Amino acid sequence: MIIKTEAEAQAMQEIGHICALVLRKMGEALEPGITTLELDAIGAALLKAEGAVSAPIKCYDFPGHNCISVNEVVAHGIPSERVIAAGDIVNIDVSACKNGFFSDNGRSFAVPPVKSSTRKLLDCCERALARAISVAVAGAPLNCLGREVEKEARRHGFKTIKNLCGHGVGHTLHDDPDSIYNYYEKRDKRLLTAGLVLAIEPFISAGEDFVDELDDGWTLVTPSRSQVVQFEHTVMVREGEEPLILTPR
Ligand code: M2C
Ligand code: CO
Ligand code: CO
Repeated sequence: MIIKTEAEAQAMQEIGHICALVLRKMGEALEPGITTLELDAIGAALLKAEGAVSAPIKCYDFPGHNCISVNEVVAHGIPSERVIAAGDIVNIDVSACKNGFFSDNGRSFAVPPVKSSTRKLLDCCERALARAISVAVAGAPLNCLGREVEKEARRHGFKTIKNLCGHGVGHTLHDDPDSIYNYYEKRDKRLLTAGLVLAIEPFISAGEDFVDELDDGWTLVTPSRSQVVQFEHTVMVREGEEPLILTPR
C-alpha cells in the first residue's frame, strides 16, 4: 500500500508495534523444552489482547497463528508438538491485522549453545536486512534492495534464496508491490515512491538457492535441508531519508 494520510500512518504504526511486541515476547519464551504449539499459543494470546488477528489465518487459513520454522524448515512452519532443543535455529514470523491494516515482522533465533557458523549466518542476514532498508528511499530502483542483500550474502560466502521474496504490505498481508527479490534482478525497472510500505525479508542460505514445498502445502525446506535464516521488517519509504521502520524492536 501507499500511505497517504496521517490516519493510515498511525494505523500502520499501531499494527507494526503489535507485531514487534508479539515477536519479542515469543522470542523471550523460546527455550529448550517448549513446543512450537505452546509458543504459538503465547503469540495468539498476545495478538488477542492487542485486538489484532493473525494474518496467516485471515488471509490464507494457515493452520496456526504464527509461522514457526525449526532448523531444516525455512519458512511457513506449522506450530506442532515439536519440542525445541538446545542448538536449534528457530524462525518466528509474526504477521497480523488490526482495523484493516496489516504488518509483517520476523527473525531467526538461535537457542544456545550457538555454533560460530550459525552466528555468522544470522549476523549476515541481519546486516543484509539493515543494508536493504538503508537504500529504500523514494526515487531509488526497487531492485537496489536485492542487490544489497546479495552483496552482503556473497561477501560472507553465503547465498540468497531465489524463490522467496519480500512484498508490499498494508491493506492485505501480501500487497503491491510483489516480488521484492533477494538478489539483483536487472530487468526489474520499478521505482520506489514515498509512502510505499514494504516487508523486506532477506533469506540467507549456507547452501541451496531454492526452497521446495512439502506435501502439507505449507512447509518450505531446502532440498538438502541446509541452513537458511530470515529477518523481516515492515518499513515505510520516505523522500530523502531512510525508511521508517514500522516494526521496531
Ligand atoms: O510474508 C512472509 O514473511 C510470511 C507469510 C505468512 S503466510 C503463511 N509472513 C513469507 C515468508 C516466507 C515466504 C513467503 N512469505
Ligand atoms: Co513474514
Ligand atoms: Co513477509
